[in-house]
Amino acid sequence: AAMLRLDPDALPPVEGRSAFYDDVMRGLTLRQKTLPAKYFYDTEGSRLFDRICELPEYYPTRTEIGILRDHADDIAAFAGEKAALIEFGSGSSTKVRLLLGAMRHPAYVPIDISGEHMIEAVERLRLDYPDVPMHPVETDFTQDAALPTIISGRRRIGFFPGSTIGNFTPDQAEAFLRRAAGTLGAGAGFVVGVDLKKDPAVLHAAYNDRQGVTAAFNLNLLARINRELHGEIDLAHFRHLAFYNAAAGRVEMHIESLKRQRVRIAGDMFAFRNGETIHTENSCKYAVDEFQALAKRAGWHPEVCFTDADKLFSVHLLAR
Ligand code: AVI
Repeated sequence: AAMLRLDPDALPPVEGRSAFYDDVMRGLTLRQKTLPAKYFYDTEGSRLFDRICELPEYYPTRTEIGILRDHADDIAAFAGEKAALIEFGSGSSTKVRLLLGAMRHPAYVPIDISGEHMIEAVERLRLDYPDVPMHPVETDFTQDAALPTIISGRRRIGFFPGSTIGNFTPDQAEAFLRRAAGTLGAGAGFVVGVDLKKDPAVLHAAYNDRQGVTAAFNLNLLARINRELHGEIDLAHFRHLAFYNAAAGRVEMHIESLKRQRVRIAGDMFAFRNGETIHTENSCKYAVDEFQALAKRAGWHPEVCFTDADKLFSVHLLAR
């Protein structure tokens, strides 16, 4: 089977000590405490994320769905007949339905870190697309994974919707696209959803929803540490913080300590100053030409970019 080589530096997890444990221990000893955003997506976090996508303030999901619906035939023509659609971070596999419905004889390979959530989604998808070969791959899509044999003889089309690419820094995004170019191979295509720069007030509302779902999503990271790493963190002494960092062109999410405190995790103590934060996510926003320049540096040719009428969101078609 072909290998997805996405992170050459990745080491296999040490027996008995999970990557999550290692990353928490390392992240909480940094000067700016930091936890990788990928750990949001346990089963509970994936459910909360699905609720975020339905929120009135969270425009990206419905806007991107509108763009994909309007341009499904263009994207199907770009992909060609008998393409293998490889989705990075497939989650609930909702948006791919728009493409599968327009494509001729596709195969589908969803890749996701949240195995249970993905398998349930693929079971539902199979009922509606019984003729489409599907082979889910449970992994962190920044790691190496074997690509299943159902893709052989098919043109590979990467699908990376939702502006998940914005959760990388620009350098990380470029490295990801470069590795994906190698993995998907000559003649491949890539369909990438990218959130656009816009009025910071719109961004602020999207990441500080009135129902507090985004806050619960962010704080679920601490709940997950309690569940999986014998953490004894009192969530009442922390709060959700999200703001637009204009200089960096990104929304940042943090978890802020509401007092000076020490918390115990798996036997180790971590000290927090009052107001100290854990940086939990970047969500980078790109103008169309900024993203096209980044894609070019990574070895892709920007073919076309679709946006909605309000210029909230973009869907790029890249070729190589
Ligand atoms: C998955 N990702 C693109 C979302 C975003 O907007 O960066 C995750 C998210 N974080 C807070 N709300 C949604």
